[in-house]
Amino acid sequence: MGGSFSSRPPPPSPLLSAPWRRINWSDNHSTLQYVKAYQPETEDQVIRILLHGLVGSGKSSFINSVESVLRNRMCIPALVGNATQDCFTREVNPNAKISKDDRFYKPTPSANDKVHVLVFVIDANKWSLMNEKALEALDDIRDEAKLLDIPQVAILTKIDEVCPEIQKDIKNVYKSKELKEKMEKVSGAVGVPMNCIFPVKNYSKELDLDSDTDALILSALKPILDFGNDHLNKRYA
Ligand SMILES: Nc1nc2c(ncn2[C@@H]2O[C@H](COP(=O)(O)OP(=O)(O)O)[C@@H](O)[C@H]2O)c(=O)[nH]1
Ligand SMILES: [Mg+2]
Repeated sequence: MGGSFSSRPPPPSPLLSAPWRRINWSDNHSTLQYVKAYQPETEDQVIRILLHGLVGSGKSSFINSVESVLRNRMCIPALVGNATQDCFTREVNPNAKISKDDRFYKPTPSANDKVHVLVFVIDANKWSLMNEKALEALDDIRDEAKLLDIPQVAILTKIDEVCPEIQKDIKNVYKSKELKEKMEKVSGAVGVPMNCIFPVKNYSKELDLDSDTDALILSALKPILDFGNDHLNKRYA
């Protein structure tokens, strides 16, 4: 038998050799305690977090996932859509601002009534399919937030569908080259810095909680609370 072996180099790995962001996978306890123990500085304060994003991006699922992690059991307080039905969470419509006659309209909102952190929920896999019109509508919301100095965070959902390596093991999240590239593109396109973008896998089909999934959800929830709290107390930079 003869023949020569090809000297073609092996294909590059889809994973980086080391994660580019640290997550404490083995110990959720301290972050869980931190977010559970969070109390606004004064009793009358409430952090208002506004989630916005396209229908099907995973807003309801994120709310449910957070609730599930905090209660240590699967919860479905917000109705989740599926491929055929849509929209149970409402989106802010910048073209239909709250009217003065609306019973929720407050002519002089206090600091407590305002939004303290804006969370842009983005489906990691549909990002490139978002059309210009949809992006423009979301731009309006974000521009308004910028004017009001409201901190902005982006949550990249459905990372389990981004690449087989993450599907196999969610701990590959910060090693996946593909996801990092997606995050960089999102950051550039929506103007949210990388350190304010958090990839998550929401609970969607499973029956039991998983500590790695929890860890990632908590790693997104903690800064959302911190930024909201800073804004509520005007301590942001
Ligand atoms: N695989 C996967 N599916 C998700 C994830 N987040 C949401 N989904 C699914 O995406 C669909 C839309 O989610 P939903 O939360 O209703 O989106 P909303 O319209 O933004 O509230 C539902 O079928 C969810 O089960 C995720 O992280 N991974
Ligand atoms: Mg919804």
